[in-house]
Amino acid sequence: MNEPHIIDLRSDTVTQPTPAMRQAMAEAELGDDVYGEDPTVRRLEEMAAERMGKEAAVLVASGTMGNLTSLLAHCGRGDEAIVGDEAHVLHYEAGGVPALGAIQLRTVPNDSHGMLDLDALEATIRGKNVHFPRTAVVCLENTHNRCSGGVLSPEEMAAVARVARAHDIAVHLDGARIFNASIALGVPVTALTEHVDSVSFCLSKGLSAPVGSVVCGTAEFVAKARRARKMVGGGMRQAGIIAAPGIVALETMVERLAEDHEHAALLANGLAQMPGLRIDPARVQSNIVVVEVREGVAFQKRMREDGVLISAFGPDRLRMVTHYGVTRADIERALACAGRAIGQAA
Ligand code: TLP
Repeated sequence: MNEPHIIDLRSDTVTQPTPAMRQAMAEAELGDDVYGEDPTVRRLEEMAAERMGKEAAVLVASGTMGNLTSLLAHCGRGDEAIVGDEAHVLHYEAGGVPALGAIQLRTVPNDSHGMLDLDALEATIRGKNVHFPRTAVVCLENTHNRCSGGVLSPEEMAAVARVARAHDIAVHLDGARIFNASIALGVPVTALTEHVDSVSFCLSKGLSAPVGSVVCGTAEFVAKARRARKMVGGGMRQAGIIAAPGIVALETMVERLAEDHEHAALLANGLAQMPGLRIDPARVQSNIVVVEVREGVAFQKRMREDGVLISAFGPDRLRMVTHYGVTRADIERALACAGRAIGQAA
């Protein structure tokens, strides 16, 4: 009998390109994108700008490069960027923003679904004083990775933007999974991006393209981000090879994210029944399931031995992410494995 396949719930970054994406890569019309001559990249950038309701866009290698180039464009050396204390840019981007941009990251608390505390935000923005760094930008993340894939509503995003505008500072959105937020809320993505000056979104997570993110904003901002991209070595030549599957992703992979959300809800509800696991299924709004379990490392190891890969935010905080290629049957099997793994711990 065949061995059961591995179910990989570590991240939606593990998704494989669809057959249509592979074909689009093979057939893409190419040029030198540093000269602005790759027609496929230009098409993707135009599509992305239009989808996000922004003037212009630039393709970058990764979500990390999207946030880095955006912050380099918004800030000068010694400026300050305000981020949530659970932000991806703070925890998982190798300290690139302060290291490479001489930009100081200052935190305000994130609540359980990733919203920033507005009073803390207001209090954290610097006044004009020769001693102080200049607050240049506040960053949002939607959906919010470390906050269980929490979704910020258009009203919440508008509330943050109001505070920022009152102090004349920009708003950047780490929208790595912004389409998940739009699908979860049932609102157009522009209802979320209209409140921000810049947005970086990923093609290579739930949308399943192999590589790439896109940074969008005004033409002036994108010109700065493009220069920053060159500076950090991200000027890519025949990048249409990457852009072509990105176009397929935008055209065909957005609506299906709803399925990932259903699977995540099913997983969360199942895990919530198991003694020894702590999770509030009501907090699972998109495709990320975060669960607390004592002896998390041992639990993760037992799951792995049973053919289910999961990731960890800490020794007792585990994460499971649903994505393209993970079926309802896989979720049922993952739940059965979780039941066995927790049973062994008890
Ligand atoms: N997140 C990855 C890991 O880095 C944790 C994951 O597996 O979820 N913003 C957000 C909100 C992200 O979740 C990620 C990737 C990024 C930016 C960075 O994207 P990449 O990995 O393309 O640099």
